[in-house]
Amino acid sequence: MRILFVTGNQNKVAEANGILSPLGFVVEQLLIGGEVPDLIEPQSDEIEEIAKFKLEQAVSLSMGTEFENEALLVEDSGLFIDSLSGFPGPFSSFVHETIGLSGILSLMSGETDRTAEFRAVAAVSLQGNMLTSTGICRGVISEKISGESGFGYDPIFIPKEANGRTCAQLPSHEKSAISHRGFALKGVSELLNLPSK
Ligand code: ITT
Repeated sequence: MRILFVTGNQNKVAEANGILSPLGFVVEQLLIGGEVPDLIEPQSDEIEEIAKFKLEQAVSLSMGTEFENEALLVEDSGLFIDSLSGFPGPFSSFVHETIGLSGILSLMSGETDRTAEFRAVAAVSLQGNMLTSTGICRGVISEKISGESGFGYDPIFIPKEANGRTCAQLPSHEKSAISHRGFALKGVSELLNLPSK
């Protein structure tokens, strides 16, 4: 089954394919008229609300196109740092583009509680139904930027199962086995496989 991922982030598409292709799905980026659909990102404290709102927009945009009967996927994710009361959370994209990784490390300077989590909410629409699943990856914020792979906050996030390595130091299959995206996407794949769907 093909799933059309509504995202501007090619890294997410590649990770989603790595996670879902062994489960029998093919993930492709949704392009309408050759362009990534321009979705409004609502202001909300809840990434689940953001994902659902964006999926509703994507469904509307797909109406009347060749994609209207296909499974559409939106995924909203973010980094939630405990000692910063969950910041940057829903503002992760903006914070990454503005103060960046070094800005986060500065905010954490001298902080001994470095615990944090990545969260992802995957929302899929298929034939009028909307299915959602959340994935969480607990870990800590590193003291320095390390690693070359992955994207976004990967060079400063050390998952608790990763033996001290940041996500950017993990091969992609190792990251996906423990990542927020891995758990969220496996969750929706199970819902898509339910006999009633
Ligand atoms: P779309 O909204 O177009 O899907 P995006 O990159 O803006 O793409 P998000 O809003 O979901 O995606 O991501 C929020 C921020 O969190 C953004 O800066 C990402 O780079 C970062 N992020 C999300 N997943 C991540 C991951 O697995 N590893 C590192 N950073 C991640």
